[in-house]
Amino acid sequence: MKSPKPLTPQQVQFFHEEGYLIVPDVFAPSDLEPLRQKLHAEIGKKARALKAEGKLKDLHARIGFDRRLAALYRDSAENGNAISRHLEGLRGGGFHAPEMFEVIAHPKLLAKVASLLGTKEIVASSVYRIRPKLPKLGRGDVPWHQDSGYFTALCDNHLIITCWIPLVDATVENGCMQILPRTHTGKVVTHHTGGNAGFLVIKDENLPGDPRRSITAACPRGGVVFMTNRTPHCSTPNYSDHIRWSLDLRFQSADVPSNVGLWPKTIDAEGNADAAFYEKGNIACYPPEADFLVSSKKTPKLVTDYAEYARRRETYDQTKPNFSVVRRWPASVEAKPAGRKSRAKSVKA
Ligand SMILES: O=C(O)CCC(=O)C(=O)O
Repeated sequence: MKSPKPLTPQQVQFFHEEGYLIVPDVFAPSDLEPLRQKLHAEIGKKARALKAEGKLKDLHARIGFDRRLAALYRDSAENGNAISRHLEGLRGGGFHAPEMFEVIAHPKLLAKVASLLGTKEIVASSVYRIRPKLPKLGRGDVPWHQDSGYFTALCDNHLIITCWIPLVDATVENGCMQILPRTHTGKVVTHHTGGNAGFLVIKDENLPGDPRRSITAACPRGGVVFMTNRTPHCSTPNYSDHIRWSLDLRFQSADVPSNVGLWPKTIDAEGNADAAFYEKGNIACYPPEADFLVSSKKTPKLVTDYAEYARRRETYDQTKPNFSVVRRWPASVEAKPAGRKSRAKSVKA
């Protein structure tokens, strides 16, 4: 097999100057097909389980990947949410599968990430999300934020790359992302809790640039939108008749603080791990979720395979999350009744 192409120096320069880069042809459509089919099969499995419990009548089995979950949601928001939650990849038993790991560790993707990080020593994060953005359902509209708003301040000045990967063509109509270019070299700005669907939000007055200068990050299937952890971005409503499926993955240099290799020695019945696990894990950019090595020339033996990745995800899922060092942002006055002073924690959007 030919070795996958790195980015050109011009693309790398564009990324560092603009804070983002859209590459329309990282993958061949067939590279993403196993994951699309796995997600479709998983929807069927969950739907059949709900039917067996008497909660669902029509499996909508003839409807394709781009529309089936929306049909299930239309019949019952409760069932639609249960299936979405299962697939999204959040902590607490979220979906993972070999087909997902193949995308995370795909040589074509890692070659591009290595160009941006300037190293082949690459750590991937369990902070990934699979996003079925259903048509005309506000829950998937993500307000302005920097990914660092969700991470510990310890990692503000490190580069963590978000790879946003559409599983269908992402267009203005179906709610692709908006990005505020050339604003990623300053501080992590103030976020507020209480944005749409519980997301963090940067209010317009706190944005590090004029939102009217944002760019529309339309991206075909097979393409990837790369962003930094300080690049402000949001996503708009899905006005189309199909689901805007996407996933977003995160990568950092192995020199950046992480919890690679950290395991709990003990986990009690309530999910409390030993103190050393939490103390050592505090240096990770997002301590509640497991990091793992995906590329290394120096220590190729330590590169994680699917079984190890699954074991790490499941182990972290069993432990009580460690949010102690994740930022606390003020509650949005608009979102909460005046007088409430809660400084809620936020799970990565
Ligand atoms: O997929 C979306 O609509 C938003 C994605 C996002 O905000 C992220 O990847 O951080």
